[in-house]
Amino acid sequence: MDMKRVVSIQDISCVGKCSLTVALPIISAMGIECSILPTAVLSTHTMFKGFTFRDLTDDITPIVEHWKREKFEFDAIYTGYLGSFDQLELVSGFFSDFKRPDNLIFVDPVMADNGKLYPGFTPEFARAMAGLCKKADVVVPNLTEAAFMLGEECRLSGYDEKYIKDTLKKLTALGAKYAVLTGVSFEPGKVGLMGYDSTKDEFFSYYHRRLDVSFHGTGDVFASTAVGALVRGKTLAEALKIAADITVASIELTIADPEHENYGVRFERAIPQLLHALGDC
Ligand code: PXL
Repeated sequence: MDMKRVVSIQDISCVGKCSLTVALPIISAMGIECSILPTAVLSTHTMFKGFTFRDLTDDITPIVEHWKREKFEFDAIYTGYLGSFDQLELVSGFFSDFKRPDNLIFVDPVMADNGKLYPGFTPEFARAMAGLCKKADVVVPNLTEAAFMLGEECRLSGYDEKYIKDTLKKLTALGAKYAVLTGVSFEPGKVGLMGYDSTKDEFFSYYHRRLDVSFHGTGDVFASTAVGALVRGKTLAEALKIAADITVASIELTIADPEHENYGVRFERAIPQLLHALGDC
């Protein structure tokens, strides 16, 4: 099997298991080289008090210029948490520089959940993130992020399948070929995702048991696994199912221990299951 290479563009939170500290181990475990373009260094993710934050926006252009001189290529470009309009602009330029006909641009527009924007994000930023999705092949917002990107009121419950399908079509109308909505639930106790392939006008969905807990970084476990599985040749529907299963397994493996840490999930312990799902062992 030839060696594939993904580049992940997001912050690195040194302690806390999110963003690059999730993308690096998961994508590497899947047998894929994971290059990184770190956008900021934080001492911890934002759940801890007193974290340090060093913005690396000024380093992005020199790094990208070097990579262009070296003529590096990537089988996938995966973006997560991005902190400013300037970074969105630079990432958009990165997409133009490194897009090839056969590679994959995967945008996880990390900025909101449960009806609320994360601290520091604004509705204007969400609209600008929607602009970045124009250049993506796959976008994976949750219901809240989708509503903010579309400039619509956020509906977290009481919706029907038509609402989800319409939202997915509006997301692909932004420009991405494939859109996936996470956190979709039509019955109590079950939650999952619905996706839309605009090239075939086909929908697909996958639901699992709802776990009534919430941890930082689970979205990054989901997105990193999905990117890796796509690069490994899985279809989008297969990749998302594997990603959802691994995310659920990571949470279950965490809460099974009453002494569990509360700042992240034990995705490390789900890696054997991930390799099994890929047929690697
Ligand atoms: O999991 C997304 C994420 C990424 N980066 C930072 C975060 C979070 C979630 O809170 O704090 C810095």
